[in-house]
Amino acid sequence: MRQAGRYLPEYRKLREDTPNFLSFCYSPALTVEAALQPLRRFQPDAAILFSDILVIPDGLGQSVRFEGGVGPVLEPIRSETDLKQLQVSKVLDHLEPVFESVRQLSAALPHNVALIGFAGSPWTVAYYMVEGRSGQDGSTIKKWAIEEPDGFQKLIDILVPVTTDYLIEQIKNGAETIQLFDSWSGLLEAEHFDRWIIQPTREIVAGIKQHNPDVPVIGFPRGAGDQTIKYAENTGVDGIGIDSDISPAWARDNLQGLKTVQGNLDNQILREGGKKLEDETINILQTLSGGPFIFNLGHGILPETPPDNVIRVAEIVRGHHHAST
Ligand code: 1CP
Repeated sequence: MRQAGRYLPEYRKLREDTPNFLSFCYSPALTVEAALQPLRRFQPDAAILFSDILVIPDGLGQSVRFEGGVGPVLEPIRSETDLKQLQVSKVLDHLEPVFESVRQLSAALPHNVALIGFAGSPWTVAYYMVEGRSGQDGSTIKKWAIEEPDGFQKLIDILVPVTTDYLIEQIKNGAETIQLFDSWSGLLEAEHFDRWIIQPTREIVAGIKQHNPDVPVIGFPRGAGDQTIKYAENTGVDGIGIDSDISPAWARDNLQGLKTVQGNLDNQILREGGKKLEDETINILQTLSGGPFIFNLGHGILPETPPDNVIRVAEIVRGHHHAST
């Protein structure tokens, strides 16, 4: 989960020469280097492609830029008329540099390091497309989805096949596992969660599996709370990523019988370090290692995190693994 990024001095240095973040994402030499940087320091078991979930709206022709200190800024899409501006047929051509990054990264990785490809879920990508920037309460997208579901469905119906094709193409080029980030799934409840989170995710997973039955898909419905259970039961994912609001014991009791659980060290605790970090890492390992489990964070690494804290966690996780096998 965001193992590359601004907490690494070597990444900040690499980014200095390419201030435009999307240009960086479309430069395979740079993305491969950014993806390899954390591997050199921590030797994790998997590497994640360096890209961003917002290359999809960019590829659809929506205006997307990244502003320092603000994050992504998009020209919002808020009506069926706005949808007509999106150019569905050109997306995969536009994203060819991402596939080239996957090819080069796949060739550069040692055989025992898995390559994770990824995309945002339709709901989470739509959140940025409709709200226009991060940190919004989601009232604009929720109003559209709940009050005019037939119109909003058209946006989701654009994103589902595009995202499916995008992920299948990543697999063709060397991705071995797929992760679907649903960072804003916590905005919806009950039947809205079923329609806008579970249903589109199920369609994407089925589309991937039709051609690639053996490629595992990990879903990350951040903020979904108790609804994580029905997500795990009904989307077809193989793994379920949990955020740090979910207790490891709850995940063991409610999710591990259904799917492989991935998570969920708190990124604030990772930043703080010290004994609390060691205790929490051990607690997660002891609670979840009895079943199918992938150690990970509950959300992306914060830019202020000392890399030495990540090294400490990696040592504890590997020590625990060797002690229990
Ligand atoms: O200046 C910089 O270098 C930008 C920081 C940054 C980075 C390193 C952004 C901007 N994106 C990324 C890369 C990224 N994003 C990866 C590559 C893998 C890696 O870092 O190892 C991945 C998997 C993502 C996924 C992503 N982007 C998500 C889903 C996961 C999550 O964090 O919830 C989301 C929501 C985004 C959007 C995004 N990209 C960047 C920012 C600042 C944001 C907004 C985040 C927000 O809304 O809080």
